[in-house]
Amino acid sequence: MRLSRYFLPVLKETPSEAQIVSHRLMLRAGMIKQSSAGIYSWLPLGFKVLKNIEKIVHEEQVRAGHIPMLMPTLQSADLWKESGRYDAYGPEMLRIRDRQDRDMLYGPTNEEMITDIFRSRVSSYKDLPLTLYHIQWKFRDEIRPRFGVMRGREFLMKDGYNFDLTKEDALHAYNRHLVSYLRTYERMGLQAIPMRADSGPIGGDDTHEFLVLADTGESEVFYDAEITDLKFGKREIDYDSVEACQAVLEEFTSRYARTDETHDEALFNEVPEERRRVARGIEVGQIFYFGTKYSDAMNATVQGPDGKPVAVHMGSHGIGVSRLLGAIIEASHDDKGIIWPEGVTPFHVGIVNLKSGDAEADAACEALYDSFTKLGLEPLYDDRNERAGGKFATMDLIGLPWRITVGPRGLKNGIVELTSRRTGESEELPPEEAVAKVAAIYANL
Ligand code: 5CA
Repeated sequence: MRLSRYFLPVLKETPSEAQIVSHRLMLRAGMIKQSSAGIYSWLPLGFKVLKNIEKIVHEEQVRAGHIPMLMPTLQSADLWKESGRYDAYGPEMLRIRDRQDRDMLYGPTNEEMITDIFRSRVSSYKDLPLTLYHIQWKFRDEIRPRFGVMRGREFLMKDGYNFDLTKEDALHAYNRHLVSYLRTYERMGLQAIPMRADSGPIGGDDTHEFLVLADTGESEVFYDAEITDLKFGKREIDYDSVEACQAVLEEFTSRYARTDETHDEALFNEVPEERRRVARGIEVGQIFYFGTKYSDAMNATVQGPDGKPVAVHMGSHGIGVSRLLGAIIEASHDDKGIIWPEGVTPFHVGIVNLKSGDAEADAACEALYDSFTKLGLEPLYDDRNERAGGKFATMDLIGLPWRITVGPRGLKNGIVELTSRRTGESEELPPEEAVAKVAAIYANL
């Protein structure tokens, strides 16, 4: 993409309404525009990152054996009356009446709808286990939408639902989600720690939240510092193996890590004092096992091996896709702007032309642009006729992890400059070598 042809409405002033750094940076970098309280338009740069995050979530869900689908945003109230949650959900639910006077709602989550799909289309235990998921917009009329996309009213969520014959099978589905989430967040450059939590309006006994440590997080968390040394990395796990998933679960959840809702001071005090940490965290996902809560209420049964109907064991598993943009920025920025992890960056590399209009500099930038494009990478080329300082400031603000600076002086010696946004370190090298180096970084992700 050539910046002269892109739509990147960066703001010079720091918007006063934004209280936390990720919200400020998303507005300044031209990623989002508020349309009404807690509801945002995703401008091209923000939309690109949102799509990148969505893609990682999809890939990791499919890797775990889960099946993508899509359910609507608008739901009929009838299903929610059946489950008993129509009244229980309270004012957070946006209720709508259509022209036939039917009660509708903008879905805050989809347990009822998926249970209805399941009961109307699945009748035998032979069709189990089954895990379906979708990535769809949700609406919760939060009393205090704030911090930009972090606590929106309209937000994008991945929500997945498992259907199993037995409690043991459903707990395996729970563990499988936990493992797949570890890999998902790490691919986005995040450390998200699974912590024992409270199930709230979704219900159920077993639940973990995934928290990214950040001072601006809304949850208070208590944990054993040893947890932050754990890395999942690129481990290839057999998701069908109960033992393999169980082993990862034990590795990542055996140390003390709880949100304030489930915090137990006495247990926490058993952690050696020098390892006890009290901090704040951003909840980027939550997994639940709730047994037959919905299948009982909505009569979702299958014919068991003995021919008798059995209520299916279920769980639901959410990832805050749009919230993740805020969480990643909170975890990765400096005073000049965003620092995107390679896994989610909107463009792979920035090309800054120090002297647009200079025939040699223009030609060298075009050649770099072509080389990256041929390798399947997306460069953002700042071809505008602007001062170098302004171009650097824009690149730093929007946070591409790598920048190549091209100027007539370097070109005389056959070199360009490759700069890491994270470390600020630069090296001078021939253009082909700069391309090869950037390509290798992305190839190794
Ligand atoms: N049905 C279950 C799991 S599919 C569910 O709704 N879980 S949840 O309530 O925990 O939401 C899942 C994730 O969505 C949360 O972990 C959080 O990351 C994100 N989320 C929840 N509320 C908001 C909000 N108001 N704005 C942005 N993201 C949100």
